[in-house]
Amino acid sequence: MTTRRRTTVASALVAGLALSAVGLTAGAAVGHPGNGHGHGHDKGTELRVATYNASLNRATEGELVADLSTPDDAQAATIAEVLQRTRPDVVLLNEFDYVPGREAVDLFRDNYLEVGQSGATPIEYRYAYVAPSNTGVPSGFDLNDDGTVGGGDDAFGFGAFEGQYGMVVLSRYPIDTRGVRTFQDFLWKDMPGALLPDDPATPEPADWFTDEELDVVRLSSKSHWDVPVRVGRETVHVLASHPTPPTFDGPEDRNGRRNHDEIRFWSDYVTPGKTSRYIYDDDGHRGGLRPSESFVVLGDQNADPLDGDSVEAAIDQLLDNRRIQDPAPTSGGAVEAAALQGGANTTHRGDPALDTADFADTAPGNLRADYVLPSRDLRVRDTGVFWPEQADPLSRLTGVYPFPSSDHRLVWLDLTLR
Ligand SMILES: [Ca+2]
Ligand SMILES: [Ca+2]
Ligand SMILES: [Ca+2]
Ligand SMILES: [Ca+2]
Repeated sequence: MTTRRRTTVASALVAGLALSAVGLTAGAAVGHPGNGHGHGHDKGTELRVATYNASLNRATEGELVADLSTPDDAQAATIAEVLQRTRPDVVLLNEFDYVPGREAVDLFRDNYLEVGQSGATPIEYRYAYVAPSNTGVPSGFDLNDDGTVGGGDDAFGFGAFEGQYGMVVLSRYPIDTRGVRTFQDFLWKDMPGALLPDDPATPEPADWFTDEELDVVRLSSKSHWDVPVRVGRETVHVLASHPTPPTFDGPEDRNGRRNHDEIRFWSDYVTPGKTSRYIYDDDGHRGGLRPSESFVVLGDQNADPLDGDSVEAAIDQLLDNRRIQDPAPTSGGAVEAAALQGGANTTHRGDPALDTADFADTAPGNLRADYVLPSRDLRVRDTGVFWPEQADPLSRLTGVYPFPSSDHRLVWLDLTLR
């Protein structure tokens, strides 16, 4: 299988499908992979979908490729084992540095996912999608108003180098590469009623950015992707993103406001009619998702419904959207961690069972940050967060700070397609 995949990648490159399209479109007739995760997964319309902030970002350009070039990176092996234990059919990985030519994702598949980790069964994703990220791309402006131009905080999205904290979609089902829409370049000012940040030192509202800056400032801190996945005769649109954390800024709250509007983008996108009409993709096509289409919003949204620093309960824009259902996945490990760690967790209003990230317990404490939110037409059969309690031997995969894998936990859903 690995050989066939490599062959297909090579021919796709020859055919000029290069950089933005990684999905392997040749030989699309793939039967159900039978991933054997023990949920009666024997019908062609059952689908396990997951999101996982894998923390596979590195401090310098090239470091991730170097780490994945051998099978010896302990953190990558642990991330791979989480995927092998949970066995999603489709998964979004956040914080996976973007590398042009998709060398990183191929190395991760070859050297980690397709190698059994600590007795787990290898897992094969024949299809993958990666594309450029706004992180680390110089804007040419002093966006953080510190008097100098350059560095991660003046980039279109925060990052020390181009592509840091990127993302990747892995799938056991074919990706409709030609149907993918990306929204990397969409300008923040083009969202009607955008929560543009304000310079508190001036009386004018929403004037943190100059007009020249607003002409280039992009909404998405990484990118927003609509990735259609074909499951039998059905198509599910994976709506992938990773809104910026609503922190690391000043009273202008540019990151908090951006987080809010990055989340809003998908809520508008799945709402038919006037609400989504303003949207344009990187190819210049306008409008949102057709009302008949099934979708799953995936990603680390950096927003808890009740706790943390998000602006105006930003995540409620998705949770309260009439086209979206919230299956509210939980884990026992999150309840145990909140009790053991105390601190900020003791003042949280949200149910600790819903937490998906183990953050510092001074602030903000553990939060619900990672979401798998399907459209209402999809039936949810089961759901969970991979956060084992400490008595479970698999707790070694999630661990305690400093984490062996990630500060986030994998969130999954089992869906039945129509
Ligand atoms: Ca600056
Ligand atoms: Ca002002
Ligand atoms: Ca914590
Ligand atoms: Ca919490």
